[in-house]
Parts: sequence; C-alpha cells; structure tokens
Amino acid sequence: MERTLVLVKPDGVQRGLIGEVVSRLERRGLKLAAMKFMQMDRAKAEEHYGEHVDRPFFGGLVGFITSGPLVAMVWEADGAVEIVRNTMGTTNPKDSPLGTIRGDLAVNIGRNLVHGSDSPESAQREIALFFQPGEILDYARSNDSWIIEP
Ligand code: DAT
Ligand code: MG
Repeated sequence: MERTLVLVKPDGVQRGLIGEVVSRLERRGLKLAAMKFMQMDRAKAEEHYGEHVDRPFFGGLVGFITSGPLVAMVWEADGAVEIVRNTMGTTNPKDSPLGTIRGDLAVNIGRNLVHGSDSPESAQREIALFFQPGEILDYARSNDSWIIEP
C-alpha cells in the first residue's frame, strides 16, 4: 500500500487544527500508519526541504517549520500521495479550491498548515527522516471493505 508523509505544521498546532486535519484525512478513508508530536531541528528541516535550498524563501521556511511543535504522520492508501495532495489543496492557499484544507483554512503561502509528499519517491525519503521502520504500524482496519472494494 502506498504511504505518504503528512505534517501539521507549527501554524496548524498553534491554531488548534490538528484534529481538523486528522479528521479530514480519516474521513477521506486514508489509513493512519504512524504519528508523532515533535519539534524539528534546523538540520532535519534543511534536509526535509533540501530541494528548495536555493529559493529566496528557504530561510523563512526553515525558521517557520522549526519554530514550534508539529505533528508528523504517515497515511496509507492506494494513491495516497495524490489523494493527500488533493485533500490539502494547492501550495498557495489564495488559489486553493474551497473544500481543501488550505482553501478552507488558510490565506498565506508561508502559513499553509500542512505538508504532503509530492511523489512516492519523496514520500519514502521523507518518511525515513521522521520515522524508524518499527514506528510504522501495519494493522487490520475492520471497516476496510466499506472503504476499499475487496
Ligand atoms: P508544497 O508544500 O505544496 O509541496 P513546495 O514544496 O513547492 O510546496 O514548497 C514548500 C513550502 O515552501 C510551501 O508549503 C510553502 C513554502 N513556499 C513555497 N513557495 C513559496 C513562495 N513562493 N513564497 C513563500 N513560501 C513558499
Ligand atoms: Mg513540496
């Protein structure tokens, strides 16, 4: 089953939106595989966002993501990466459709509440940054046949 990394960023924690984000992903039908409340240090943040190192917003982004606690999660589904991305909405909340997390709950690109991996390859890399293999749980979900056609 495909896995993706989701973060409720420090703005989401401060605004009391952890439950809202988790609830939307649960209700969509994604399956939670791992969850951790933590604060990223500078080294981890620079590695996580390494693709953006040369962008003008990199310093602000690293400062923001390390500024307070966040929730890191692994969610599973067939096509989990794409499903999470379209549940989150577009990078800039200003352009994000209503009905998405960013479109409903955010207004600013630098405070867009959530992170979701952008490809299965990124997901593997990012999940390994946040979780040991033993922290990602494989378990039966009793309502699976009502969410996924067997
Ligand atoms: P996403 O988080 O949708 O995958 P991204 O990987 O392109 O977006 O960028 C990572 C984060 O960096 C994004 O969530 C918010 C911030 N960011 C991106 N582009 C930005 C910009 N032009 N100005 C300020 N912050 C930006
Ligand atoms: Mg990205």
